Amino acid sequence: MKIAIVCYPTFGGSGVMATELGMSLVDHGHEVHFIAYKKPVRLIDLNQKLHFHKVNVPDYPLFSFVPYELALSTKLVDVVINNRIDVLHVHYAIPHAYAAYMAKKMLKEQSINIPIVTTLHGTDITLVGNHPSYKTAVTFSINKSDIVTCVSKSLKEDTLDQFDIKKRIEVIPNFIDINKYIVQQDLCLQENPVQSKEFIISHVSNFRPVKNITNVIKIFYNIQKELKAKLLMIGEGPDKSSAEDLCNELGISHLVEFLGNTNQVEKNLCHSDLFLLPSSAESFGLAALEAMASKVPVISSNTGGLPEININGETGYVENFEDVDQMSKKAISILSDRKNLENFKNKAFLKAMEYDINNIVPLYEKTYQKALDSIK
Ligand code: GMT
Repeated sequence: MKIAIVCYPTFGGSGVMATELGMSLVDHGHEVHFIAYKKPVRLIDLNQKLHFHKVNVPDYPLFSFVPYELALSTKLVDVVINNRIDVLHVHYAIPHAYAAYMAKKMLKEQSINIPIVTTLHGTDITLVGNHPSYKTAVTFSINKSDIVTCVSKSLKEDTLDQFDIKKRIEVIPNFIDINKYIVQQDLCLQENPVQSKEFIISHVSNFRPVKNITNVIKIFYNIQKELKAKLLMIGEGPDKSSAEDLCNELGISHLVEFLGNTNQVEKNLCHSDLFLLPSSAESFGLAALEAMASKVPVISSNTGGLPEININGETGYVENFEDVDQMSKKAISILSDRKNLENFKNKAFLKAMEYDINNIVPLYEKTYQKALDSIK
């Protein structure tokens, strides 16, 4: 099959998932064409089966805002025609599903019928998409997609609650390549065979307000009062400097390392003992799944799709996103007993195995086939 994938090229979960999916589809024998305004960060080694097409958005003095949807839909039409694409898969509804619908209509004028698969990721529904400025267009473009998928049961419920959706929504969860994590575990053990005396706590995100990273710092502050520990903060984003300020205020800067963005999160996670994700909203929580695949238990909020992957009392704990005290207590309880910690680590890894790439990518292949059948 020839599949065109539209995504955000940044470190956000939707772009990361789209890229991993595309690269895996190539391994399964498909031809994949990525379309975005810059090369997706996780996209490596383009080849005859794996292509990238950049959307150019020319500016003009009249424009206060460049018309990205226009440039994207034009690019979609070109890529579909020039490469005889079979299926168009757009990740994140805004504005991708809308641009895809316009492209579909333009292609129809040329007697080309292309199915659109739209995957909803979270903030396109829960934070941005339901704003009155966008809602009508988002509802329309979801309903006009041939197939709609979303990444968790919780996101499906939110979408049906908040929008007037006529389409069936299928849940296809996010995934990880468990083998990559197993290989990395072995490398980490070779590098560092002795168990460290201090606990390593981690957090990975885009440091946006929804990630609630001041609570990550507050929870860590409580942990380090009881146990020898250090905190790794991985990522970049708008709340980074306020988190750094809070570390200074609390006098724990020497225990917190801000590592910036990384393409190889598994390398940082493999030495970790605990992962913190107290987000106020999280449709899936890919970062939590990546931690679990690295054998790291998770203390997270109980919002959105997080309780679907982080099983309370088994792979970690889930609490209200504002409840710093409970999260701190649960973190300390996991870490205080090495045997208990091992138990949580093993269960986190076993749960992550359910989301292995080999279980999930075939679900997308079936979805593409269904999309093709639906337009016959
Ligand atoms: O986490 C973000 O803010 C980025 C955002 C995105 O669309 O890139 O993430 C959303 O999609 C991820 C991949 O499906 C999910 O793992 C995240 O939970 C979801 N983020 C939120 O719902 C806040």
